[in-house]
Amino acid sequence: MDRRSFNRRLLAGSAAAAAGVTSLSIPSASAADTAETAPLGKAPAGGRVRHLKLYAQKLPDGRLGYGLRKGEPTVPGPLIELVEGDTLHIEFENLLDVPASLHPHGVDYDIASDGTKLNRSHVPAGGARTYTWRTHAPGRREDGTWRPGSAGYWHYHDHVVGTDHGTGGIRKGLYGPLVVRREGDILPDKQFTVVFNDMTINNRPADDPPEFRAVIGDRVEIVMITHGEFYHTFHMHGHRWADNRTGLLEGPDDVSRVIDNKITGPADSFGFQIIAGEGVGAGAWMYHCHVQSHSDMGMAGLFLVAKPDGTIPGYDPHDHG
Ligand SMILES: [Cu+2]
Repeated sequence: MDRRSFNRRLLAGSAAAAAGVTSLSIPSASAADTAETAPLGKAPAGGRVRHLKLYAQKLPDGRLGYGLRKGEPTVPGPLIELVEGDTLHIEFENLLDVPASLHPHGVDYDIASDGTKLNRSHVPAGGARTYTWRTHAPGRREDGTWRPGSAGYWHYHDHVVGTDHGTGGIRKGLYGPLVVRREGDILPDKQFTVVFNDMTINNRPADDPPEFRAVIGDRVEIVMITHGEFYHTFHMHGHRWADNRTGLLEGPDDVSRVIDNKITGPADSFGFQIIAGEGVGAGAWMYHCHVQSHSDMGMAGLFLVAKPDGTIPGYDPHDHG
């Protein structure tokens, strides 16, 4: 496989993941090797059994985060990627001084891996527990109906801290992205996670929102998650995607609606791939919540698409407003 190699980005084997980096960054295409000419990386067959250590920890500023290593929690937590058919055992250690847990969306798990207080699958302060997530490919049930596969843009979060339902843990940052791919899915060059959590983006201050960087032609994947008390709309300037599982059209007859704005409420998640700057060029492209008062209060950031020489039209790194 080429630089888009799947395995190097997967789970704890990824250098970026091991370093606790939330938004993985793959070496970008050179000017002569754009998305139009580079071979497409594809998700391999699933069926592997994988292992991961995950810690819940407090950050120095009071936020709470998940991390792959002690002392390296991030908000959002690390990206976890699986392929349909994979099983993941997560050895979860709670380094907080209150009970915590890990609760996933989208994957299969026994009740012992639910991660909630009401069925006692949480972890006391200082304790540990192994949670197991399974995934499956789509297929026909014995009754003839179609069973969907696990593939999708999902997420995980605490379900315990603060209240019986984990409201305080989510509010302070205990959440992260979970991507389950289908064999053959096209792999991105770069991935970014955007979490609208109450009135913040990724629990960042309004005057310092996350900035995401790509080079024109990069295949960029956005994982978008919402938490908290409000509904939002996710809008991206200059780029559009298909409102389906992958964000990509299957071909000329695919009737999926093409959009550049999507309403999203608490615990919703979706994802899509775009080609950075396709048809519009490099630039400091905005992404933001389109509920106007929300964007006015700071729910807006930049998707920085650089030219091959590194310049970004419209971008002043010292200007935050
Ligand atoms: Cu909003």
